[in-house]
Amino acid sequence: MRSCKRMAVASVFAAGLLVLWSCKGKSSGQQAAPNPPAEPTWTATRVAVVEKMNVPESVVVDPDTGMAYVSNVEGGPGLAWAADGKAFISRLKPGGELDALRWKDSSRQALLNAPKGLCIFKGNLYAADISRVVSFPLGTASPSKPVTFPPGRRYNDMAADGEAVYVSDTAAGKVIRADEKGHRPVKAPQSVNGITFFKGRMFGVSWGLHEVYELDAKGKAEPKPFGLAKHFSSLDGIELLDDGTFIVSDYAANKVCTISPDRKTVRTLVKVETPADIGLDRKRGLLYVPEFEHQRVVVYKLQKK
Ligand SMILES: [Ca+2]
Ligand SMILES: [Ca+2]
Repeated sequence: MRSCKRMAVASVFAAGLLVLWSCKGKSSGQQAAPNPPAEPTWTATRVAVVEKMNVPESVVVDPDTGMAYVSNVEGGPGLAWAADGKAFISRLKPGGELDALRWKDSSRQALLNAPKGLCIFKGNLYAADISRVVSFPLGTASPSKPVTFPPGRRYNDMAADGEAVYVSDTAAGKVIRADEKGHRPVKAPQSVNGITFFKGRMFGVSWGLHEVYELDAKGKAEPKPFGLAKHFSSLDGIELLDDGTFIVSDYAANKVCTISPDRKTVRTLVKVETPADIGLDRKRGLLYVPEFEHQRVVVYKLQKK
């Protein structure tokens, strides 16, 4: 018994030494390298909520005035593509205060059914309205004669590159480019939704393939996928920040994400319900997010930190 006890005491003592030795070994070893400073990332802070919207789909900001335009489909579930003669476009003051709820309302003379993507080109606001593209002068002294598009199947988003206007046709899986001289198709992925331009390059997202692509505005090359489909559910809008960061809205996953300029890293920027086609106010660093199924537009301040 006694010897057993002595042995037990000795082994506890030895174990204690071992612990002391191993602790010492750790503290006297090489210092761990300090973590490199984290790369600054984009953050979004909610600064305004615009209520009274009615199925808002898209926001575009006029860079000359800071006024924001919102397309409102106006119609309950199942009427997103209905030619019901009910729809309107709202105008917001810079920062998001409601200026005119029905800045343009559907009328017999100027029918609106279910307007979605918006863009501004040479003094006119363009809206994709199911099979048509309609336009409204923005009030500048001399808006140019609007460009015209052939009938489409399900026109969705719009973009302009300074020379021409583009509309995506989600049902046809193509984009149409139109200028004063005429129109022609641009190769696009199946169920193409949001489209945008950045420094002369064209990008788009596919709703059904949940992938991001670089497109060839000249219409020749096949769309180049980013290889990020596993991150997304149903992509709607796409914009680029001045540093080349992509912002995409994932409608079904209730989130707006950033994609790093090298097209590799996806981060959730904000969780937000049913985000449709987002708009950017570059001058004020604002992101407008229409919540399609929640009758409001949420405005965020973007900051890199
Ligand atoms: Ca409608
Ligand atoms: Ca859209």
